[in-house]
Amino acid sequence: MTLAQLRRARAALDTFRIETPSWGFADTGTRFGKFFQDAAAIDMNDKLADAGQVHALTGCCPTVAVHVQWDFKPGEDPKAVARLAQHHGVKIGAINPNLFQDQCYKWGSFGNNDPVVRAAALQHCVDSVAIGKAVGSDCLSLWFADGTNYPGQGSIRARKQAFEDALRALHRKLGPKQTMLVEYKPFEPAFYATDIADWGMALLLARKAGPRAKVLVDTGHHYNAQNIEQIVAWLLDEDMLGGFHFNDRRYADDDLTLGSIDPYQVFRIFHEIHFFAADRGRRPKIAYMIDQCHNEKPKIEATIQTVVMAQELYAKAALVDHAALRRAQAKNDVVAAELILKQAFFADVAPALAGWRKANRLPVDPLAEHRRSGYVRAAAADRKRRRLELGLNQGGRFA
Ligand code: PSV
Ligand code: MN
Repeated sequence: MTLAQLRRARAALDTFRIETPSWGFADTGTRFGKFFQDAAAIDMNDKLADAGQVHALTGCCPTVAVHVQWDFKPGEDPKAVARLAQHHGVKIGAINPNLFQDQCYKWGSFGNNDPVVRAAALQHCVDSVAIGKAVGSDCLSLWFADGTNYPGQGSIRARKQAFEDALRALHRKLGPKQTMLVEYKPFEPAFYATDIADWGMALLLARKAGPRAKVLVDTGHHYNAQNIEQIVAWLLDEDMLGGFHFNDRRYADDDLTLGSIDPYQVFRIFHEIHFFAADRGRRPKIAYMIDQCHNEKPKIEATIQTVVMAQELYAKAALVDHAALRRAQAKNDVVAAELILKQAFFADVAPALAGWRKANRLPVDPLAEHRRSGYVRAAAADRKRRRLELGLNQGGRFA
């Protein structure tokens, strides 16, 4: 690697931050069941401590995304949670309202045909905006499980219009610094027509909601053959890309660790972002977030793996020679253009990462350092004891 390339990779790493999800540290599973881990977080203090451990080792995860219903107790002062985060060396990031677990959402939230339920869903989002303001979060992240399971079950157009109205009303409640992200997903839990099924629907709804509404791309929320980097490039060009939920998958929304299946795809996504920034002369404001469930892997290890992989791929994508790429594209030199991407993808950025970590007084190998630290052993002993005291997860039963 040349000195200029090293500098480019280091400069990219200086700007790269990725948010961890509180729910990635807790016991999760599939719809068939959960397998418990002694070291999994039990409560918000544990989740924030684990997020703090990831940030202390990687230096690029200063914020933690929270799910309102899972992380805030009713009546609790959100500022107390913000203080807890600070105690663990992190801050509260994106606020995720929960519009899919309560019984009232059986027929949807914003898309429900009952105005009473729609109002309750809107109120929960407005309360989430207030939590965001209290904890200093500038991002409200919205995912809707709404949809129908059978043809004819609902009016697709009426549901669309209900979403337009509610999102517009919610946008009016945002603070001046807050952004609202609209996430899409093709299916699950609805299997006939998800109300916000793809990026085009999310884009239209965000546009109608107001200027601070953008689209959130969850990499697991696409059909297998879909070209995610093309979606990213279009959203960038429309100034509508607000953020990512990163994960990898083989089939659907598998929530596997980033780059475990297809690192080249993540590289291509980052390439579109760097290429856009180079063309426009400005770096787009994008919230990079992780949305993964680690069912078998130890939670913190899987999170560190993800963060390290994201840094590596972001640095590699920063090495693409944009001037050469533009020349190759102008000449329709397909082979040269492709090779320019491949050269960057296969470049060894390990020295750049090691240099960046040393300069930031971080361990050169965050995963090895985590394993060496004894953090998990201590957490497992403490959490196992507390689970026993609380009567949780005993004999395979989840209390
Ligand atoms: C839904 O599959 C999703 O991607 C949404 O972002 C949720 O908030 C998240 O997963 C947590 O389960
Ligand atoms: Mn997601």
